[in-house]
Amino acid sequence: MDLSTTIAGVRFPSCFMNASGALCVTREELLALGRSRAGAIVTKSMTVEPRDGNPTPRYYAFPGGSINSMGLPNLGYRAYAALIPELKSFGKPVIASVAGLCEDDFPTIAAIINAAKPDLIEVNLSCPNIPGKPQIGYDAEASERLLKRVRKVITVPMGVKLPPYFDPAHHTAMGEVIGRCGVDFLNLINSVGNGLVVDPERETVVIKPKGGFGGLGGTIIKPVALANVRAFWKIFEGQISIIGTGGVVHGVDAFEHLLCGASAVQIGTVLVEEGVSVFGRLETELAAQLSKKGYAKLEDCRGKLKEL
Ligand code: HRO
Repeated sequence: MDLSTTIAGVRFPSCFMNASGALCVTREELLALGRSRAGAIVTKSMTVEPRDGNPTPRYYAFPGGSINSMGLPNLGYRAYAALIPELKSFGKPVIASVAGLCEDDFPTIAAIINAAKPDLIEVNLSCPNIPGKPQIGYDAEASERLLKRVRKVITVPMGVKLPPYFDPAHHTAMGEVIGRCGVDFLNLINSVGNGLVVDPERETVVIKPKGGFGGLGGTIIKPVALANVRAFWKIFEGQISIIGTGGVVHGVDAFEHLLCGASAVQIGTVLVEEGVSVFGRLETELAAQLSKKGYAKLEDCRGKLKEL
């Protein structure tokens, strides 16, 4: 079955791709995504200077999901800018994820990365793991200021990676910001920030940074991810492409994201756990689910969630 999709006018050969952060920091990891069945190559969120990230252990998987406090380990934007032509040779879209440690970093990085011509740029407003730096996406004014600055220097489709919101008032407020900033696509959601996983046997936290607090991913966050996809799908009446991220472990999870309004889905925790072979498995499972439900292609079910 054809599982290709379109985000902000760009065609993706498959609707499954890595979530930024999962196996996409180094050149080797990015090339492995290029050779895999992933429908795109998404880079790790980049900062101005290369970073080692937070002290280890900083990632921990458990039966329901994962917790991470990686702390933006990345090669620095110059290295990713240099890699983009090679990544583009795989014939699938390259999404550059732009972050920063302060507001001024974002336009600096965006301008140079844009010149390297990735197919799309994703602006990460939602890293929960830099000690002392709140998630920008929880500050509507700061988000608007930043998005207007990066929009001026980005000429490829521009998306925003948002943190999860837990109240319709926050969906509305960010929806208004997004509507004023020329955003072409949304990626919903980043990890559920500042969770705490406890090992009762050792009576300890499971990751070192920030006293054990970190971003949650995997199955446990799926309802939060679906709610955010659905809320923004409704706000924009299906007119802004949405990438659904959060809790996609099986094909059926992807189907649920599509029903809520996603056009593609990204894979974090289960990609780290299974490796790049996960993409083939998910394609097989989603194709089986679509056939079983009588859908011939993705668009036929997108946003079609029924209410009671
Ligand atoms: O590197 C990280 O700690 C990290 C980032 Cl940037 C992000 O956006 N989301 C996340 O869960 N971890």
